[in-house]
Amino acid sequence: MKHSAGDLPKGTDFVLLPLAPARDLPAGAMPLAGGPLAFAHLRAIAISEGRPVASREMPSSEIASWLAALPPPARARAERRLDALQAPRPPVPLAGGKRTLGFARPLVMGILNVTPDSFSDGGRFVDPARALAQAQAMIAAGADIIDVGGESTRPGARPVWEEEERERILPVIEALADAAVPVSVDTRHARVMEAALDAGAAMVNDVSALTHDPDSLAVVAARDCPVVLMHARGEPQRMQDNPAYEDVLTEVFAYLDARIRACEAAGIARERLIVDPGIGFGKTLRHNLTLLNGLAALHALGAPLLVGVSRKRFIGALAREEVPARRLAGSLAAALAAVDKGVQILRVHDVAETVQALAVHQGLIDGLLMDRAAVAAATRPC
Ligand code: 7PM
Repeated sequence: MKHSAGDLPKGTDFVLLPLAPARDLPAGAMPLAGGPLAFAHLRAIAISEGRPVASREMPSSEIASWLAALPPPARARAERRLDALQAPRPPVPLAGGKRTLGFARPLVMGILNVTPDSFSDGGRFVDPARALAQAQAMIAAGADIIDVGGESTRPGARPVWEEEERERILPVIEALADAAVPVSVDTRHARVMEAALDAGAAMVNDVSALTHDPDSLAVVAARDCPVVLMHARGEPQRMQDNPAYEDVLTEVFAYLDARIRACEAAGIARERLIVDPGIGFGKTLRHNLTLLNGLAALHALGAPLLVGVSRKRFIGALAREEVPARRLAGSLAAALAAVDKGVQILRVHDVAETVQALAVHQGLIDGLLMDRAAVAAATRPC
């Protein structure tokens, strides 16, 4: 603690980290992103020039007096962050104007890689019929969104020529245009976004948060579609070389906050923005763990959160499993941990297994609420 509340530097902002968000907290706990999770304790970290300069942990009952003691400009920022942290996330209107994404329960986004290296033949060609069958299987298994990508953005990947990316994904998106669930297009290229939206895609997923292609902000603004803004450090080819942060949670928070403002300035409605810390994109194991443990702080950005942990390398590192396809159990453990931080959308390879894990997780929550109601109904206060 280098500063007391009264002498915080000018321009101080705050990262507000709810400690131990839970579902069975007593009245007086504060809702996280509209609930059903809530938190009874908060760590407030004062940020100046991108660095943490002061911190304080407090029970929710002390938050009002903490705010009151802050100098007025800092207080206004802290209040705005605290409001965003607690506010419900309204449904996101999809492109096409007919459907929305609602967040009453965690949604499952199924990954459909239409890239040659993702299929077992390892060849150069992509079979649209095969990709389509995989999409139908994910829908039958309970996917809420299908994320179609034609450019591998894996660490170390080479960029794909745009024309080839478009040719890979368009037949698949066209065939899914009338599917029961919306399609998102995973691309960094404005022309690919346009073509995919024309072909029936309902939203954009951009691992560069609309920074890679200078036209992409304008395309998303013109099409009025939702967009996932993901944090990444560096280009895919070199991003795992030596990722370094002074404070990864603060820096990811500040980056996503800046991208939200850039999108708003470009005319993209705030209600269409979804944010993602980009697990594995220019991050060490330690960075990934800090981000997953600190995920709840990102709700103060005021947007629904999407997280992709499925089969990622940090799971291999923790569980000592080299083969991505054998990382299902670890992926489910990480996915449920993210749900316990209030994440609204999970991006996964294994839809059926994730849906089953979520059903058991939700069943336990429902049971808890019924037990509480039963006790309240059967007893009198004492
Ligand atoms: C190899 C390694 C292949 C990693 C593919 C990947 C995300 C994403 C990806 C994510 C959002 C994967 C990644 N990851 N988009 N695209 N969030 N929004 O595991 O975490 O699919 S590519």
